[in-house]
Amino acid sequence: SSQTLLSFQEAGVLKLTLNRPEKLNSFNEEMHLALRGELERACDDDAIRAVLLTGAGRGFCAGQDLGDRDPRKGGPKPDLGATIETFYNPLLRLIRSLEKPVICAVNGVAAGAGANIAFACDIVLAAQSAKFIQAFSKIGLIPDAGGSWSLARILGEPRAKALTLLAEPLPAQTAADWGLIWRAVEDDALQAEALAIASKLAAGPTTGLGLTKRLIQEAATSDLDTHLDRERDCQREAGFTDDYAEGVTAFLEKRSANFTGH
Ligand code: T3D
Repeated sequence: SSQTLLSFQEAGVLKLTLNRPEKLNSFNEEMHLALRGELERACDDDAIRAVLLTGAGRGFCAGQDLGDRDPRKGGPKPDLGATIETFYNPLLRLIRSLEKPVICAVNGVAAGAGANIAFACDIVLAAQSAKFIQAFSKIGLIPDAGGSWSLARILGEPRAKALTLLAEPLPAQTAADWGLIWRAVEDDALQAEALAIASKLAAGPTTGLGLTKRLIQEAATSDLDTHLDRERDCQREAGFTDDYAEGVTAFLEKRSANFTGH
């Protein structure tokens, strides 16, 4: 872990806490690199079977640190395409391609890329007091970190356009009602509930869960015929896992399964 990202691993769960609370955990390069490094480790390390992402202090993440983009400091205009390519897009691709569940506990305001990173996670819980803000239009930018894709896909054009063009705060409960997140929970219960979900998934049949995540994501760009073939292939792979044999044995023996992730 680095100062800007706290990392804690226990019982298969890698808990990552964005830790620049005085800046509402907005992203500087150091935090980007730390988060990417930990997600890459989660990818490679068999002992990590679920990731839990949250924020320190009263906010979840306020997107890009605008202090690092101060035009008053002079110099040429920044090439934001390059920073998206270098930092935000790899982060989004890592979260989506990680074949393990990524749980997000949105503990407070999530703005700009901070909101859209949350929406890219697999199971998102938010504190009742949290709000999501597509802050980009306030400063002349477009919704990045996959936001223009995920919002359009999940919400449809009318809500996606109003949210992004107006940049009005969306309360956690509305985000849940609209299907953008899994659940809004009491502020005091958030961390415990998110950890319970992460721990449960970390004790699950990891290969099957990873394949499930992949299939659900592929459905967005697949037709039924293609997708049925993909389900066949993934079910074949799942059927060869030890966890499948254990799951069926446990069912027949009327006991709970003891999955190893293999
Ligand atoms: O540049 C690229 O690489 C392109 C990529 C862009 C991706 C993006 O995410 S662009 C969008 C950037 N984010 C924003 O525009 C959001 C800016 N923040 C806000 O609008 C508000 O802070 C919030 C609505 C999130 C929260 O409001 P509030 O009233 O609860 O808190 P606050 O007082 O505004 O913020 C508390 C402190 O955090 C404050 O510092 P201070 O005054 O106490 O010293 C504030 O300046 C700081 N802070 C909040 N967000 C950012 C930030 N500092 C730097 N960058 C931030 N994004």
